[in-house]
Amino acid sequence: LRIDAAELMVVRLPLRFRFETSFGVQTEKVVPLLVLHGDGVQGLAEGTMEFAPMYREETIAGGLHLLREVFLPRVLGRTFANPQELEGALGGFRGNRMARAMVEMAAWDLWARMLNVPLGTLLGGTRTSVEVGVSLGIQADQAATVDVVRRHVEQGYRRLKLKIKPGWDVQPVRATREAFPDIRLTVDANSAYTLADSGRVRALDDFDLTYIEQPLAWDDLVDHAELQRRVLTPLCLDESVASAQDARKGLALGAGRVINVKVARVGGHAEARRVHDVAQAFGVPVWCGGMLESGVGRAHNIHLSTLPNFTLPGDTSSASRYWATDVINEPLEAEDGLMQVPTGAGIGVSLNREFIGQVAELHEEMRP
Ligand code: OSB
Ligand code: MG
Repeated sequence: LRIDAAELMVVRLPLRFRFETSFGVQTEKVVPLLVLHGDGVQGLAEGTMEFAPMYREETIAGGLHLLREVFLPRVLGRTFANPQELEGALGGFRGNRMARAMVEMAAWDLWARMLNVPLGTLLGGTRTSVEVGVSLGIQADQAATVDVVRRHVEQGYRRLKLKIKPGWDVQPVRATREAFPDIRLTVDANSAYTLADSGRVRALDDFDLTYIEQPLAWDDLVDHAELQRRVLTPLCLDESVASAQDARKGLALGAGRVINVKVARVGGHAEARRVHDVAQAFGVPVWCGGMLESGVGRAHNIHLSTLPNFTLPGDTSSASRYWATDVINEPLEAEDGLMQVPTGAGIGVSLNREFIGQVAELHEEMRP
């Protein structure tokens, strides 16, 4: 696994829907992309940090700085035995896992393309298609919520997740459950509650939710364990699991009974697989979360979701929901709630260089 050169790009894509969560409204996505070149192939990765540190602490500007000044200089011009050895070369650094994950994920794609196998197969996955759901932003009112749920139920999505916040939780959930008694329904609070709101969270026990995602602070496990003792519905940890060690501690404390695995949040595929394995050892199901990824991150997510303990539908819905034009050439479209896993080598998708050339705000090349 030789790393000869790297390309860093930043692309701004308009979102096809207004995405409101407990931390604000999003109408576009700024997508950092990394291409690693070596042995005549290219490995692709996408960064999931955002403009501002709203979801976790990382930002695009901070990530680009670290990639240029710290992480890429550690790998450029070097040869590694495998992606795990490359991960180790970045393993001494603290935090900033989304930025480190860009290098690690591009290396996995490069390695899988060199070996001419699909990434999912290389990671130990066996599925040829994965079950997917959708994550639906906060809507203007209950009627709009039921409406957007209906449209996505009709498209076949296998899990409907509603974003909630204090003051907008039981209302959309009750309206949705009354209209659709049988759907697999979940909610995501993105850390908007505190233990003082536990009565409000417990009120959600009446609606047969599969889980309640990240109700409490982004860096908390202890209060989640207390909240889990007070509510019947399983809690699902997202923001507050940044590593396999966090997963072990959270599950040992009883902080949740489901884990949302986001490959970039935990630092890459190797760590995502360790989170998957820890959860499996605890008898806890995982699913693959999304961060409104372009086709590059989406393809990575689909491959990761082929591992056996990804037994709940992921966020990896059709790319056409998000973008009029994607940064990759291939469509990634779910049918009847199933996303086919790309069968080509690596992540199995290729960059639409012409489109990227038109919309890139940054495109720079680095060599050793
Ligand atoms: O908490 O899962 C989340 C998007 C951005 C940041 C955090 C989250 C999300 C989503 C979107 O829920 C899922 C998707 O990619 O469709
Ligand atoms: Mg979440």
